[in-house]
Parts: sequence; structure tokens; C-alpha cells
Amino acid sequence: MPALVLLGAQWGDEGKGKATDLLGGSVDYVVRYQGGNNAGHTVVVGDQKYALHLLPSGILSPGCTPVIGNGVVVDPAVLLSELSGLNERGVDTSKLLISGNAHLITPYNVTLDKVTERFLGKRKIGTTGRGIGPTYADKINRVGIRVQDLYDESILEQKVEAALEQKNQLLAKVFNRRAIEASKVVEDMLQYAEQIKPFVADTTLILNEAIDDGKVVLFEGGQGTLLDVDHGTYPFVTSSNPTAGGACTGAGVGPTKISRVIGILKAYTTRVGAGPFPTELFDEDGEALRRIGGERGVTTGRDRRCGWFDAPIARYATRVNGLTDFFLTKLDVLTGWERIPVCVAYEIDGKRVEELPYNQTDFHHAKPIYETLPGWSEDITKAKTFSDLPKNAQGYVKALEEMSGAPISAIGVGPGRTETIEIN
Ligand code: 2SA
Ligand code: GDP
Ligand code: MG
Repeated sequence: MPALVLLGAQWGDEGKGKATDLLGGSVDYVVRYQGGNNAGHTVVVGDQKYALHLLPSGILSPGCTPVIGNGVVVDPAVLLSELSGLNERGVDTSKLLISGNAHLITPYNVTLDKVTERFLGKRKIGTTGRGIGPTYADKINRVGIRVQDLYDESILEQKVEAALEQKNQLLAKVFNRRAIEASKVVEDMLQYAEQIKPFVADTTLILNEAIDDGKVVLFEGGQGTLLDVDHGTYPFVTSSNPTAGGACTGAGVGPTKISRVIGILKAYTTRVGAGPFPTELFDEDGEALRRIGGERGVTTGRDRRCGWFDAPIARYATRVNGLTDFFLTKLDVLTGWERIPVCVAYEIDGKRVEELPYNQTDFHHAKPIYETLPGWSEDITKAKTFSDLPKNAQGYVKALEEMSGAPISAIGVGPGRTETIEIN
């Protein structure tokens, strides 16, 4: 198993942090390939809970080398504070590697993210306000600042000036704000340079050599398939590619090197931020899922929108990511419901539709067609094998597997490392 990808099959927060940590003991490298500190990955080790935003979840496994790939956007202030927070808790972070080609989130990009959202008002995306979109926009517009630019002051100055030229006009004319001074930004950015320097490396070379040497490399996705800028519910998406292909571009590793793609799939559905969500619940069931599942944004603290499981979404994730298997998470949260509705298809303008429609208007109009499965009331958090689960919980898992298009190889029955059933 030279290289594998682990990614969100829905709208993020499926439990990727826990799953990565679970595999961390048996992998040599854990690589973030997209996104930035918009992510919120929770890992529970014994009585310790960690919330990681920018750093790969593998940072908590002593034998593992954590890597921030070229496809990630890095806020240097957040990076250093996340590192020192972990160091204070006794976590060794010295093995971290950061691609010199990763782009830096600058203070003006954080400002632009926030003012744009404010300006959009009711039409806002509901971003995390971390500067993610504007930083990727700069990258594509070829006015981005990269980690390596911190080590050439004159280039940094030129690039910051170029990046601010249009932005200052926009800030003044559209948002009625004062111009940002390039020299102040450069001074701000340079204060991080020396502390970050020991981590900067040619990560593409290191990862490819590691794979060729038979080392195991795990690519850890942030957000989820339906937040992908190409394959998600555009424009209500993040600005990167959490889908499997993103691992190749965001780390510089060819697709022939990847042999397993795991989709992390929650036993129900959540979403944070704006955008369509066919199975969303506005009733007591939605409230109960939020409360029992602890569905609150790990980065922004926003309540997550909650709804029933949506099989067309799972099938879509199987398709666009080429999933080999699923980890089904948070099955324990569904304990206590007498009957559990599962969306098997949509009704769109009077017609039954089995697959996620590519047309955004159709998806906005999609009404879920539910099948109702029998629930269970027994506590399942101590289950260690599939046969320990009550018959109806087994039936729920099997039904989801059948509808989702790939085998389920592990089941989460609680947030802790050990609260997992592995299926061989
Ligand atoms: P952005 O900030 O530009 O990436 O926002 C664009 C959309 O992507 C969504 N998004 C997320 N959705 C789920 N989880 C994320 N991470 C945090 C968490 C979220 C939080 O783990 O809970 O704390 O709010 C995440 N990051 C980005 C975002 O909500 C927008 O819909
Ligand atoms: P990520 O962004 O995909 O890493 O997920 P988050 O950390 O944002 O949200 C997942 C939440 O569910 C976290 O609080 C996890 O500790 C928790 N969690 C993960 N797996 C399970 C599980 O199987 N059962 C329960 N009850 N909680 C889980
Ligand atoms: Mg999360």
C-alpha cells in the first residue's frame, strides 16, 4: 500500500481527523494537499482532545512525518501558534515539512474574505473568514505569495506590491476602505520567516522518493467532496480540490502511485455555511442530531446544519473520487431513533432521479425520496466487531453500503481512537 488518500465524502466534518489518526500508526507520512486553516479536524486520544486546523492529523503519531503540500494555503501566524499550542501539550512537531511552493495567506486576503462576505449580505457563501478564497484567487491570478518568497526580500516586496495594486483600488472604490501599505505587509510577513525556515523543503521530491522506497504515504483531505470547487455545489464551495485528484496536484504525486482512496462518510449528513442541502431537517430530529452529534464548527463555532443520510451524494463521491472503500462514522449518534429515514433518490420536477444532478437548479429543486429503516436503542459505543452491533444497526450499515457503491471497511461508534469497528 504505497500511497492512499483519505477524504470527506459529503460536506466535510465526517470525522477525517479521527480516521487519519487511526491510520497514523501504520503510515510514514501524512500529507495535507489542499485548503488551509479553514479545516477543523478533531482527534481524541485518551482523555485529550486536539483540534487541528492547518497541520496534518498525523502530527499526533510519533512515527509519522507530517507534510504541508504545495496545494495548501498557509497562514504563517496560524501555523506558528498551532505549532506552539501542540508543543505546550508535549507534542513533538519537529518533523514537519512544508512545501516552498505552498501559497501564503496574507493579512489583506483575510480582510478581503471578510469584507466580501459582508458585502454579499444574504448572498454570502458562509466562508470561514480565514482568507482561503482570496489566497487561491491570487494563486490563479499569478499574484500569489509563496512560502519560498519569504527568503528573498526584494522578490517579496515586488510580489506584494503587484498583489496590492488592484486590491487597493478595489478596497477604496468598492469597500470604502483605506489602502494597505506594501511595506507594512512585507514587514509583517518577514517576522515569521526564520521560524518557518527549518520546515521548508522540496516535499514533492521527498514524497516521491518515500513512495519509491516502499514507505506508506497518506494524503489527508480537508473539507469534502461537495465543497470541491470543480465537483461541489458551486458557488457554495471552498476554493480548492478536496477530491482525490487534488492529492496529485496538491502534493506533486502522480495518480499511478495511489492505490487506495477512502471516503469518510457520516451516517447522516451535515453542512456548515450556505448552499443547497436536500435532506436538511428543520425540526426536532435536526436539533437532536446537532446536539447528540456535537455538530458545531471546529474552526468558527457555527452550528452545523443537519439532515438524514443522502445516498445519491455517497454514490457521487464514489464516482468522482474513485473510492475503494468507506469509513462510516458516527453510527452511535443514530442510536435511539425508532425508524431512520434514508434518502435513496430525488424527485426533481415530478421525476425520480437516482444520481446527483449536475445542473445546479435541479439540485436546488431536489426533494428527497426516503426509505425508512428500522432503528436500534442499544448502546453501540462498546462494539468491537460487526457482529457486536444490534441486528438493525447491522442492517442500516449494509443498506448504506449497498446504496453507496463501495464497501464499508470501518465503522465509528464514538469519537475515541478505540471506538472503531474494523471490517476485513
Ligand atoms: P472557505 O472558508 O472559503 O473554505 O469557505 C467556503 C465554504 O467551505 C465550507 N468549509 C467547511 N465546511 C465544513 N467544515 C469546515 N471546517 C470547519 C469545521 C468549519 C467551521 O471543521 O467545522 O468551523 O465553520 C469547512 N471549511 C470550509 C464553508 O463553511 C463554506 O461553506
Ligand atoms: P473532520 O473535519 O472530518 O475531521 O471532522 P470534525 O472534527 O470537524 O467533526 C467530526 C466530529 O465527530 C469530531 O468532534 C469527532 O471527535 C467526532 N467523531 C468522529 N468519529 C466519530 C464517531 O464515530 N462517533 C462520534 N460520536 N463522534 C465521532
Ligand atoms: Mg471539520
